[in-house]
This record gives sequence, C-alpha cells and structure tokens, in this order.
Amino acid sequence: MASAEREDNETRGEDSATGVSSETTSRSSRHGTSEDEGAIDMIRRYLAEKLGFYEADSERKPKILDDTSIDGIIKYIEEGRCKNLITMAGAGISTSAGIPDFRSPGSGLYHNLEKYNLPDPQAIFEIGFFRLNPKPFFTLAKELYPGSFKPTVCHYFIRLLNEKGLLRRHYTQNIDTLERVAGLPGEKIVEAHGTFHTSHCLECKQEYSLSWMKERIFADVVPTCDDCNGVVKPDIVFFGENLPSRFFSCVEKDFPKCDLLIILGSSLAVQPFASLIDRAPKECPRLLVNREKAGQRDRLMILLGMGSGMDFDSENNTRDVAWLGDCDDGCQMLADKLGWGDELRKLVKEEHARIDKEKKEEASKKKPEESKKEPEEKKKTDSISQ
Ligand code: CNA
Repeated sequence: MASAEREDNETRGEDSATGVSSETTSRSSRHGTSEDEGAIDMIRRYLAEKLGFYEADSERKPKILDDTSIDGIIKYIEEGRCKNLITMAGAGISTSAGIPDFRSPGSGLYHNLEKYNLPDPQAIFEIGFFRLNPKPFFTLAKELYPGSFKPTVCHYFIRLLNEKGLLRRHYTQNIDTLERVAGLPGEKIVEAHGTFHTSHCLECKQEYSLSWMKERIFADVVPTCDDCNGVVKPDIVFFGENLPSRFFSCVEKDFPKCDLLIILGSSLAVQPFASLIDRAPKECPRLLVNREKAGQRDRLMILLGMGSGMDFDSENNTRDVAWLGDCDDGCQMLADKLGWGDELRKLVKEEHARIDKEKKEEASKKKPEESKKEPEEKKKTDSISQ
C-alpha cells in the first residue's frame, strides 16, 4: 500500500525499518547476561574511541524517564511533561474490529490471498498491477469495506488523549477510516497511506465520494468514471505511488515538538512511515504497544553506540518502553493508570450502541426500497430475455 515499502524491500530485504528483524534482536536480548553486556560495552567504547566518535555516556544520554516501564511513562504524563503527544498507528489497532493486518502469521492478509491468483501478495496493492487488473483489489475492498466495522478500545483511547488536550497529531497507516468513525477530528489525523474517504479517476482525475464508490464496490462492478470511463481508485496509497503531501508538511511541523511518541499496532516495516520514530527529539520518550517488539536498532549500531530505531534493551536506554500485548488491553491499562479507565469503558459502550442503532435504522430504511426495486429489476430482465 505504501509506495516506499517496496523500495525498502528491494534494497534491504524482509527486515524492519532498522534492518534487523525483531526476532533476531529479541532472541539476543533473551540470552544476554550482565557479563555479555559488560563485554559488549567495552567493545563498543573501544571501537567508538578508535573511530573517533566517543562521548562520555552522561553527555550522550541525558536521563529521560526515571523508569523505562509503563509506570515511568505514566509518571512522565502525570508530571505534566507531555503536551504534544504523537500517536503512530498500524493495522494492529484494527484487528480486534475484525480487519486483518498484513503480516500476522495465519490471520494476516498476506497469508490469505491465494484465491485472488496473484503473482505475489503485494501485487493486490501495486499500482502497476491494479492498472492491468483492478478486479482483485475491488473484491478485497468489498470484504474489508470501511463502515462495516466498529472502532476499537484503542481508537477511543486516542480520542480521549485528544479530549484531554494531550494529542498533537495521530499518524495512521490504516485506510479503514476507523479513527474518523471514533470521533477524532480530521485535522488531528494524518492518513499517511491515504483513505477510502474520496476516490479519483486514474485518467481524468475526476473526484468521487465514498457513497459513490461504496455503491459500485457492493454491486461487484469495477468502478469506472462517468465522464471518461477510466477506472476509479480510492485515494489509498498503493506501492509505486507517493504519500499525500499533508504527511510531509505535518511531519515537519509536528515531530520537532513531540514530547511523547506512542506507537500502536505496527510492525514498523513500511517506509517512510517507520522512520518517523527517529524524527522525535532525542529527549522524547517512545512507547511501543504491540504484540511484538518492532523498529529496533541494528545490533551493530547498538554495539557502536550509534544509529537509529528503538533501543528497548540496552543499559543506556532511558526513553524507549515496549509493552507487549494487545492494543486494546494496553490502552485500557494506560487509561486505568491515568484515572480515565471508566470514562473509556463508558465511551466505547455508548459509541458502539450508537453505531449499532444507526446501522439498524439504515438497514430498515433500505429494506422497503429494495423490495420496491425488485419487480422493476425483474421486469427489465424479463424484457431482455424475451
Ligand atoms: P503489519 O505489518 O501487518 O503489522 C501489524 C503489527 O500489529 C504486527 O506487529 C502485529 O504483531 C501487530 N498486531 C496485530 N494485531 C494486534 C493487536 N490486536 N494488538 C497489538 N498488536 C497487534 O501492519 P502495519 O500497519 O505495520 O503495516 C503497514 C501497512 C498495513 C500499511 O500499508 C497499511 O495500509 C496496511 N494495512 C492496513 C489495514 C487497515 O487499514 N486496517 C489493514 C491491513 C493492512
């Protein structure tokens, strides 16, 4: 979906933004002992001195969190040190709504695309392939259509962060529009990989609305332009396309001010989104809430005391915290610790009830219209067959 992921894979293989898979990094930390770490630190200092970029630890690493744990993050927020929080989200925040992510083994989209007979799983989101054969994308779009799902606890937690005056911006890789459905204002959202909200004709660039697109997707037809008959594509960013300009302009303004970064439900494998973690200032704490560690720094770079990416496990770390588990549980736990737990539970309950009610009303409005339409449709087919 994101243009640069493909480039990244071509140059750096299957690994994450930082060039090392989380599996490799977490395995090394599992078996690490304090003796190993001491030896590693000695080698790091030796190499750093020889290469001429040695700095004393105290100069290099100001202490940011008293405690690199969830409690350290909560304390940091409660002390009022966080006024420009940025959240970065991936497909993992929507899996509990029933939308599969890309890479989770078994349930991820990439493991379930056989029926589309694609040259490779990513082809379904490639602009070149889409121009030749748009049908598989629209079949999948019907299955995953926004509007058929309810936002999760995590989406409502992000809304609460905003209502509490902490959120500067929410950056999402998701195209499911669930942040909007959850009630987060549009100006607070950066949809880095675009959105289903609007669509454009690939040929004459005519714009179409969500309802126009929805009608065609659910009628199982490839949407074509009313003016020039070109294929119309939702404004989501395919591999081979540029990210929206709003992404770049917001990053420039937001990240230098970021004073807490929370990454939710992402493997941090897609560029340039993944590298945003390095745009936050050095003194900004970063919390990852995900089922697995992601975005970690290259081991060699850790050894040299250099490089970018998350650094959860080194003894010098005073800013990066990984909370491993489901986003909804992580967000509810954070809300509980901040004293907003009941407010979040109430918000989710009320909003889900409202969405269910609206869907019911919409369905009951449609039914009489459909039964009115049927004899007409039947008449048409009868006359054609005669
Ligand atoms: P990804 O690479 O599939 O990674 C998802 C990450 O979330 C993995 O690390 C999972 O372990 C983790 N995860 C899955 N479920 C949960 C959960 N309930 N709680 C915590 N962690 C969980 O997806 P990314 O977003 O990192 O990759 C970016 C791609 C995916 C973008 O181009 C998106 O447009 C694209 N995508 C979006 C959607 C959507 O809009 N909902 C769905 C599928 C793919």
